[in-house]
Amino acid sequence: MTQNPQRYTITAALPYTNGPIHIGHLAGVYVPADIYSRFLRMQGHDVAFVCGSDEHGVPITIKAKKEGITPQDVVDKYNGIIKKSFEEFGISFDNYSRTSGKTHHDTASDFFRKMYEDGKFIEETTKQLYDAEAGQFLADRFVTGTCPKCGNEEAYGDQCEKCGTSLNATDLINPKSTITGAVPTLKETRHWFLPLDQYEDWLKEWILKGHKADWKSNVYGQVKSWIDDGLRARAVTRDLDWGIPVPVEGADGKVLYVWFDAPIGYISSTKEWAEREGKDWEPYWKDENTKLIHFIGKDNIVFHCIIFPVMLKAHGDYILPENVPANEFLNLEGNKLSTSKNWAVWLHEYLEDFPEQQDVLRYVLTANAPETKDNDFTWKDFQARNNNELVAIFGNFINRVIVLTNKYYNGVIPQPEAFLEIDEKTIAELKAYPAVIASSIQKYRFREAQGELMNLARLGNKYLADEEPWKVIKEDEARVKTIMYVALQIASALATLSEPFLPFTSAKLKKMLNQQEEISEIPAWDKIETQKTLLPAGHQIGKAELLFSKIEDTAIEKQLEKLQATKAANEMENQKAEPQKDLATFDDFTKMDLRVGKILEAEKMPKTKKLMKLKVDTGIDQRTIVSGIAEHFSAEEIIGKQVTVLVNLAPRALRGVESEGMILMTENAEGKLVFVNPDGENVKAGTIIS
Ligand code: B3M
Ligand code: ZN
Repeated sequence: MTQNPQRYTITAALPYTNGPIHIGHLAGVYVPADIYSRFLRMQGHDVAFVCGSDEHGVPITIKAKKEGITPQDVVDKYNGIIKKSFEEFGISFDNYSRTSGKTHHDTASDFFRKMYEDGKFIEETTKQLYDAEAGQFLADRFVTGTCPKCGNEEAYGDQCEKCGTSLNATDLINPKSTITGAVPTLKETRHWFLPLDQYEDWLKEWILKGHKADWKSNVYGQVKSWIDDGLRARAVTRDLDWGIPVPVEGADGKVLYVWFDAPIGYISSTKEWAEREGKDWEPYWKDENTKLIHFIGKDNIVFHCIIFPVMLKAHGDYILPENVPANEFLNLEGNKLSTSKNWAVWLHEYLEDFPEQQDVLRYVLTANAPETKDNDFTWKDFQARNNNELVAIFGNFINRVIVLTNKYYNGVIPQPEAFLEIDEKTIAELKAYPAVIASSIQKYRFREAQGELMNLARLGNKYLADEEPWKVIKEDEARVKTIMYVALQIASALATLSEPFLPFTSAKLKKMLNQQEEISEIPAWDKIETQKTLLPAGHQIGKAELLFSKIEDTAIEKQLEKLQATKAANEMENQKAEPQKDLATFDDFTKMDLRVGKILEAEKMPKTKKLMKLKVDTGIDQRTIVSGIAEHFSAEEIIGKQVTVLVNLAPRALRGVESEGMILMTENAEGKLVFVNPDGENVKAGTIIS
């Protein structure tokens, strides 16, 4: 109920603007944040749901270098793509900002300056990693090495993404420059440090005592272990040229550390929104009654639970997060999602293959959300959940209700007759759902919440299957009126309750039911429980439209082939050439008689797996060659092919057949044999290869 409207500031991690976004981002951060924000708005709460592009930091610089363009070009390009993807998937941000914008530069500079003036930083000259070849200090993603905590060999200079620990670049064992590959040297430089150690007691009090019960155990557990291990000062400035200039005297050539400026981006984004809406931004960040919630992936926990709160506390004017419901990671077909390896389902590509099926992806990602452990996205599961759940349960129920109402009553909801026990029971069950779903959402258990939504659709489906109005209509028209009336109430509740999860479907369904939800004191969500009827008798509904459609095997195979091609391309890229063999003299070489040959006949040898008996035209003669290719080719597909043959190899018997020569083969990235042939050219058999 909205008896207590509450102010919420909801943030979703600012994506790095060095590539498009994929299903992992959506599943881990943006869909849960969107479900939560939509739900709160439906409850009549005052919500600022903010996000924006994280446009500073080393990942952007690296991408720019790789593509030979400027960092600004990189962020302009990907900001556009990312923003569009969010819109297309119905992520209902109140504002989507950019950290390269003026509001943000000013906000972050002011934040730093106040902390500086209040003496919250330690200014110190220390030895930092330096790449002499590149003429550059190595911090963050410019350096990789072994994590001193978990042994991961690919930890970055500021964080190990495997165990989540935040690091100083000098902590890395065997550091290596990602710019030149060089082993770094040490060079003195001056920076400003945030003394996290001074906040240890405060963090213990605030998190370890204050949030043991309400924070997710994966989040709480990590934070506790870092605090228990002891915290150290962290540099919040860098020697780089891309970023927000350090706003104090004598800091030329230095910028704010990206993880110092990025979270302040939440504040800048709120400011932009408030200005546009004619509101005051300050209560959203400074009023103790506001609930601040950060939605993030697990690799961002340390920044949102320790470093940013310490910044907010040290600054002094701001509230602290109420909760940080971080998710674990989503994998794709058993492997870690990776932008650089192109192992991903990109959102903009998904919509090309599955147009207007945003809700299907939202649904599957929530059903399989990595809320408590890493989870796997597979295309087969995607297809099964669509076909067996959305189509067969939700869609089927709605379709029956709307088609039958149109057929029997020209789309006008009938006046029900007497309610039987089954009707009373079904209505009572229906009325319990809003509270059950709400309770799960409030606990950040979105997959459980969505599961309950589907249970409501199951209730509707079962009710119709049991009551069989299509049969009863022949003998008892009065009874069918009640059945259809009850089924329509369930359809109406589904239209309302699906809105946070499946916003496009909900809108379509409301249109089909001609269901207007006027703004009132009591939210539509709660009316399901409190109000006698949702859609009254006499209400005219519209015609049936397809809510979901079956996904065929061919569509899934296409996606799997795409991934297979990515895998092959990656393997090809990683394939290392074998070391060169011992030298051969020119005489050795000329001894080999290599010719172009043509396969005339082919036949798999009985009782062998690999061997194929070939008849080859060598230009000199037609001879038998036994080749170990039977697992890779069928006889039909190679007849007529031109191949390279070593014709003067001494004959030898293979399984009782004398083989007079050898066909030259190689292996492609997928491990399939391919012929070494004259590139499809028609060369006369017998031509010498030299
Ligand atoms: N851009 C990290 C990431 O994309 C970072 C989040 C910033 S949230 C303030 O994983
Ligand atoms: Zn580690």
